[in-house]
Amino acid sequence: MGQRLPSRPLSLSGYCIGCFVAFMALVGCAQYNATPGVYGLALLANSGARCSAPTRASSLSATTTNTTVTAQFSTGACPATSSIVRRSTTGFPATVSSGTLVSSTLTGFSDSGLTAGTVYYYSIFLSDSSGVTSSAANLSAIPGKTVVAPAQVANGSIVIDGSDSDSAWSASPQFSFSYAEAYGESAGADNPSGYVRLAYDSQYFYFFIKSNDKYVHVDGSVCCGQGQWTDDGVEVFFDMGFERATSPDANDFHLIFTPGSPAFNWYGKGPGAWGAWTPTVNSGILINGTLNNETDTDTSWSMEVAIPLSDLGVSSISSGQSIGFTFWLNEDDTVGHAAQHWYPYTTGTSSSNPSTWGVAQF
Ligand SMILES: [Ca+2]
Ligand SMILES: [Ca+2]
Ligand SMILES: [Ca+2]
Ligand SMILES: [Ca+2]
Repeated sequence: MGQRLPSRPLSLSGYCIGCFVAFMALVGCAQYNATPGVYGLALLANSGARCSAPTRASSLSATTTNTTVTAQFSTGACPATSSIVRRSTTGFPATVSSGTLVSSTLTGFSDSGLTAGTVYYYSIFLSDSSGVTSSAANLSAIPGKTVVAPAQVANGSIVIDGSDSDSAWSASPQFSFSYAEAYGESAGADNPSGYVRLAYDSQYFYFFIKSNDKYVHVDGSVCCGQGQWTDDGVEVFFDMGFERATSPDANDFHLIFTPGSPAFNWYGKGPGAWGAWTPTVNSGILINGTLNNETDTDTSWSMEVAIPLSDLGVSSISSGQSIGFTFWLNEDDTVGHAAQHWYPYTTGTSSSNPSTWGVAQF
């Protein structure tokens, strides 16, 4: 405690009272902790913060390939010197000795040799120099199918205008897709590419997509048993409970958006076949090109969407939460009803099978 004494003269009574209070605080917490010596060291090392263990890891984010999960996280006010990461495919490891150990640094890990489409559950424990560990921070990742929204943004900080230039979007990684993921694509076609990103505040879930597209086409021509998926657009799927059922359940939702004017949007929810659902969705569109004019070459369309959390059946999203999520890009270049290409988020995704979807990690 010596280094905390004031350098200037202090009255005897004031000094003794301060010392007594600090001593009693230490004794009280030491009794609370099983390892009082460790507690005392942590207290002194942390400029007055009362640390019985390292702060739990926060600001988790992850990127995936089809075989790897690479994650980052932050330490907090109570210091840590290393991390212990445990992995399982059946649920979050409960302790520092359960599951499989993953090599890690203080602020991240890269896990390789994984299987695409499998859910990997990670528990991240921060450890101090004495081996005292934090409570677990949890991260779910699906190789090739993980989209991250790292932190809640301030209400009103995302303006729904079709552009992700809002500063609030800057913390959300871009999940890129390419024509190589297309179903039915062939060499020499227009090969769209682009990215999506996710965000949330206390009221809304936000989705953004940009699709580079030579011909932006939405004519709303629905016939022949076809639907809104026959125009340019995107389909978004949520499994709010992350149950990954083999058919949609009651907390699963399906939204189709088209960048037309007017847009030809459609919404459905489980259980079973996608049934009637009328969420209060706000969407904004930007087209860099000319809509439904194939005599010129367009550049892109982008869409920004806000969906009330209440319409998704939840009151809030919390940091560390996982939600089943996937999207498909629909690509149409011509007048008529047939979409030319169809871009599953990753190979093997089925619209009616949430167990094949990816994960949105918050
Ligand atoms: Ca915006
Ligand atoms: Ca198009
Ligand atoms: Ca579900
Ligand atoms: Ca055009």
